[in-house]
Amino acid sequence: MLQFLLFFLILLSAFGQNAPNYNEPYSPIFTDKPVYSWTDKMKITIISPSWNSDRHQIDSIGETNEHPIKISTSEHSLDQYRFTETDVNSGIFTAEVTLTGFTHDADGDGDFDTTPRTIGNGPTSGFLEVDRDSAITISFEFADAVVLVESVPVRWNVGTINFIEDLFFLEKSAMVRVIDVDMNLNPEAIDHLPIQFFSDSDVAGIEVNAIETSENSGSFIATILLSQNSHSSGNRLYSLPGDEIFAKYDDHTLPKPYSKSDNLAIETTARIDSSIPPIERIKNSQITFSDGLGNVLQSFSQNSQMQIVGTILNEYDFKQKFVYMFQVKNDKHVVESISWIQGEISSQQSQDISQSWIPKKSGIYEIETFVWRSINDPTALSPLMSTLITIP
Ligand SMILES: [Ca+2]
Ligand SMILES: [Ca+2]
Ligand SMILES: [Ca+2]
Ligand SMILES: [Ca+2]
Repeated sequence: MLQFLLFFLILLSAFGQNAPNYNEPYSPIFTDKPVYSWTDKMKITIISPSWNSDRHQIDSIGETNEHPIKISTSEHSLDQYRFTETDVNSGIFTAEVTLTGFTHDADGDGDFDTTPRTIGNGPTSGFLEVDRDSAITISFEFADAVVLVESVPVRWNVGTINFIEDLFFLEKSAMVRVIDVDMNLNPEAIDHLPIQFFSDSDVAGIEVNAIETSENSGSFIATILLSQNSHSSGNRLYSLPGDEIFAKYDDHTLPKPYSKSDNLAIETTARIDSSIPPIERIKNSQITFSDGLGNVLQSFSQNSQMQIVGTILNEYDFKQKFVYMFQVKNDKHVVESISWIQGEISSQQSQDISQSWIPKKSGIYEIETFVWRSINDPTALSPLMSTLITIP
């Protein structure tokens, strides 16, 4: 940029003030973005040292009939728009124009969200109506019959949505970010847009207003609270450990090849877990032994069937899936038997789990029991329990 500026200044001084070269492909009009959305604010800079008429005063250009600056689309136009010098002796002139879009319901609630208007004479007060695929042309009659022209396109964008984390914990908050610069409807004020949230446990879900992170960012944040104890309401979403949660934004401002009335649902997901550490989620008690009728065994004998009885307790307010494992090792630490039972335990419930076993030989056996989340997910939900028995 600086190199280009220097090049241009040299070029300009080489030609002097009254001999612009019609064949030079320079265009000293710059916009602060290469592409604009429909309600952006444009900042335009024109480098024109020859219009620095007074080295001790801020000069202005564009407002005269003889050397106008025109900012226009094919349908709307700001004529004779005034640019002012950035400093008394800079020779650089700037102005701002706020784009006002066209009549459209940008969030799908049935109401129009824009106030299209074309009015103002600069340097920062102007508004210009644009369509979705307009081109904005800035032209400056730099010298008599010498017109400098720059053109920039207007375009809508497909929004993006992302949870800030992949995993959130219950009873904590979850944050989602939507970036859609088309929803920066007012570059001077904080805008809002609606986001739907739902979970595996609440498919109806909630709608939450996302808030723009600053007046002109086009980036929106929404925060919800994840609760396993209370139903969904306001910005609180009911969900359970192991759920997926979803956030959805309906983009009603889509670029070609979509039509202006199309909308597209943009979604993201995250996983939900309890904030209680997995190993503390189920309480596993010492095993007991009983006969086939449920009576507690006082002694053991070879080749007679016994029941190994475990007890688990879910002290929490949410239902849990589990797999309970029994493992019997002989005195050489070789596993003689392994079995498991899958189930679900309601909140605040205790459950007995039993497995039959026939000791084939006398000896000392170690019986271990443990609780996993599932066969495929061997996350321990309680510490391993171990009991030694002697078969005479
Ligand atoms: Ca000046
Ligand atoms: Ca609307
Ligand atoms: Ca805004
Ligand atoms: Ca959009």
